[in-house]
Amino acid sequence: MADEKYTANDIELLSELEGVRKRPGMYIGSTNLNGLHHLVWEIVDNAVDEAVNGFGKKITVTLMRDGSLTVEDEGRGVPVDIHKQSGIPAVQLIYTTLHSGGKFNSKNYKTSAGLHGVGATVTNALSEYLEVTVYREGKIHHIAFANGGHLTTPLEVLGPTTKHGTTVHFKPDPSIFPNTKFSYETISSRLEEKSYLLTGVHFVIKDQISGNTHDYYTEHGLREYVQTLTMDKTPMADIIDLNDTSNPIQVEIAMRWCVGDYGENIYSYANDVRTADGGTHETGFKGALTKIINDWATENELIKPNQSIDGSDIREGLTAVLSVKVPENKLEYEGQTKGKLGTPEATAVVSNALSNFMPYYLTENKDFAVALIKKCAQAKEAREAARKAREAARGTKKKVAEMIISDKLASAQSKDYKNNELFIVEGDSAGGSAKKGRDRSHQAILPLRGKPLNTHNVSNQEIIDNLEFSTLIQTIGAGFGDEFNPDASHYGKIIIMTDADTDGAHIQILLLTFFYNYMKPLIDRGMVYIAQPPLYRVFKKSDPKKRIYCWNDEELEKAKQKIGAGYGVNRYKGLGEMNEDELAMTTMNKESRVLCRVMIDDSLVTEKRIETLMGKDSAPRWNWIQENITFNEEDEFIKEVKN
Ligand code: TSJ
Repeated sequence: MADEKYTANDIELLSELEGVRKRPGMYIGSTNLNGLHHLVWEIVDNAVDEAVNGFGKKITVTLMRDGSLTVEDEGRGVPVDIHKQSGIPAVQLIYTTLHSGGKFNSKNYKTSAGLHGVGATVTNALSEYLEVTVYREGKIHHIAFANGGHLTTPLEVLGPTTKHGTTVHFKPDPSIFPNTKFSYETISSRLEEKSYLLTGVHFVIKDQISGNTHDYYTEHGLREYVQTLTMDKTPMADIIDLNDTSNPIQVEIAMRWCVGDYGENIYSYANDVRTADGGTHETGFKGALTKIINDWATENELIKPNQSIDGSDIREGLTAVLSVKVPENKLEYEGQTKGKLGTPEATAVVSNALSNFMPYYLTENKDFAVALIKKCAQAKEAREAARKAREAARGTKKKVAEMIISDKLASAQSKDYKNNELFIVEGDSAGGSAKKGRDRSHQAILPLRGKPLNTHNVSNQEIIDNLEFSTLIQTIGAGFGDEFNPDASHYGKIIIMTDADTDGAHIQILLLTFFYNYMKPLIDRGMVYIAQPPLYRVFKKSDPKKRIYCWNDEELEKAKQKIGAGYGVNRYKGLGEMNEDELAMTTMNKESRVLCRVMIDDSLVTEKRIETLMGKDSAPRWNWIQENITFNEEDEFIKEVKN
């Protein structure tokens, strides 16, 4: 009887693992680098949970020499006893059944960031191998799986120990992931983030190949987080922070305003997981902040009773981290991913926490409060001036703007905006070929002359004053910044088309910086693309019409073999070397082109990278380019398309 039951269970477990392998996207979002790192987060989050509950003060992630990865904690060790209902050791169930996490969990706050909280099983199912070593109750326990979660070494005791903790060692399955190389930068950044949310725990990363290592550790949590985030900025005053644990939903906030910063930088978390799309806690924070500042300004007669400052003007230049801990039974998310907190009670709890604290703070720090309100009023004035300038551009100056557009833009004939494509093309000559080669019914061409403005940390006015970007904004026709409305975009796809050289890469980065800072919804909706012109043309010498276009060296080798003896190779250095038909066929035509969609995998890494690439300090930019872009002597580049 027991045997039969075991068998039935076993089959069910295997089919669950197979389900994950068949549709990895459902569990980890995708099988690109973002999905690959999901495998790591699933494991790390379990170790973090253990530390959140007070067990273990150190979590170590090691990128191993052979491309595998180890996560190690100093907690109690995963339970190894036999699970009564199934007759299988608990540790085995954790790695082979979906949704098994909760059964072994009795804690208050679940912090797992997994898309569906399915935990370690997903990592196991998508790994070439995964082994677990548990140090618990004086013994070293070991269990191992391979080829998508099949048990290869049943649970065994290896010997005695005085340690306690859990070590998981795994290697992602290359038949699932096109690229199995973990990124030190991505993992390091995530561990750093965790260290701010969980004080007193060491988060150590080690890379066996490069020898890089770092120990992230904080004692003052969110304060240190805001300190780091504002490191390169000019703060108005010290960091303001509060911690309210008087409710079942606990609130922690740290924030500061910086001068010369026009952005709004709010990082919100629910149970230590970033809520990139905000949610009820963020709504409470923003609403309370607006009310507190307006009330205080009115009471102190800094603004007239019938005037008020908009929330967005108050938040200009603000860097804030908001973290709430929601008991598991109240934890709700909105939408498909865990990006937006839905717990209704969080709004009032956060709002009250801020309202109980901040008015007193302002009164006690009156000089700061007065300066802050002055800054808000200036933001309001600047915004109104910018709006007037925009209206002027739409009104009297409209003719000038139209001239710029009509001069440069070759527009599409169709008014079916969703289907229309805007090609932003490097250089007038390629722009000319593109205009001739395009499908004019739905493809529009905007040639760019020279390098666009670096839009990192510039004011809205500078954007409006910039000819290239004001043309681009008017071409897209959907506003920019806070007022950008992606539904109004005149194009369903915005395609950046540059030469495949360093200048082209630079132009891509400058344009993407603009889109990220001023039209981010376009990127979020997957509407921004980079065209991929071919790098080679292989032709038959005796019959040059017979040609094969290649996008990489592998294709080049295959093409040479296919054409056979008497082949010739052209290497394209720029778009200009293709005639209009070739450009259309290889790079623009829907049927035959290769497009690369720009996606944001991890916005913290992205923001850091933009600061690295576009910030004032050139040393980090130089280092990044040296590490991440491989140049050969001909100045072509091989680029890994990440964020
Ligand atoms: F993701 C994972 F499952 F693979 C994993 C889990 C990976 C790593 C690196 C660590 C862990 C993990 C799990 N560390 N610590 C724990 N703790 C428990 O699972 C645990 C231990 C004891 C008890 C208990 O009630 O005695 C309960 C639990 C949930």
